[in-house]
Amino acid sequence: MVRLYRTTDGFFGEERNRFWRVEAASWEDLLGDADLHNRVSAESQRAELLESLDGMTLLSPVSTQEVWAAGVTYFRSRSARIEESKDAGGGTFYDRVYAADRPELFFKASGRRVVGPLGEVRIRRDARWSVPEPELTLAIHSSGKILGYTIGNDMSSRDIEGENPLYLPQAKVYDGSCAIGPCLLLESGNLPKETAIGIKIERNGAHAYVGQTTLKELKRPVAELVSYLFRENSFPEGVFLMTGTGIVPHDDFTLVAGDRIVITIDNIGTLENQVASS
Ligand code: DO4
Ligand code: MG
Repeated sequence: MVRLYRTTDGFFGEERNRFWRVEAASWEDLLGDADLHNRVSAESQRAELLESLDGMTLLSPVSTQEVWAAGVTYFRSRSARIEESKDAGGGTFYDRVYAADRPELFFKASGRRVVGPLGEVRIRRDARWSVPEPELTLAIHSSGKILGYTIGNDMSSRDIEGENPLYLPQAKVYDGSCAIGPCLLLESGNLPKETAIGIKIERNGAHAYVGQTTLKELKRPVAELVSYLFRENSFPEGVFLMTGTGIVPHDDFTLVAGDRIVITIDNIGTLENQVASS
């Protein structure tokens, strides 16, 4: 399995814990290559192999690309949203979108808003109930081909979203609301259904929340999400698509400043971020 990292020192391929430099004019040059997997693999034959990326700072794999997100793609997400919006009459919308042909898709972040590995994510100052949403995230070529997979955190304000579904953009899109990393797993086919997605939230040295799901629970094929995203939208520099969350903490859980959010997806790695103090 070949992974691609974007760092402050350039771009690096990795397979079985051996790293090599990948020459490219820019990240857009790489994401503009529909044959990215072969290009990165081929470089490993020419370049010096390194044992680690120690001393380098990992950057998010998102540069100028837009980030979009799918919602209510897991039964757990459907049920949690019906519950949080029952006083606002939002319950039927979530049930209907879960069953409908057309998925929920929304704009999540421009590239400049994306937080990278070990960066600080934020909770809104006007929210009382905030959660991370750990999501398998697709890196997609301008042609619609999936170039690879990464990890996303769709930070969300549940009280704002639950008050009225029309507040979704405010609950979802704000400074520090989107973290993506640590690398791209360069695979164009489907990941195995057994692929595990896990989250740990650490507070004062203890686990404040631990959750897990697998891709078996993802209701829609990722290709279906991509095909709806590309209907009437073009992405000349590629695009990232979060595929929805299957893990929602119990209703009395909210994030607080200083929480460490650690999200792991099999064969991709770990995305770790801290909640900022304001
Ligand atoms: O409909 C609200 C957002 C859903 C979402 O972000 C998710 O299911 O992951
Ligand atoms: Mg989400």
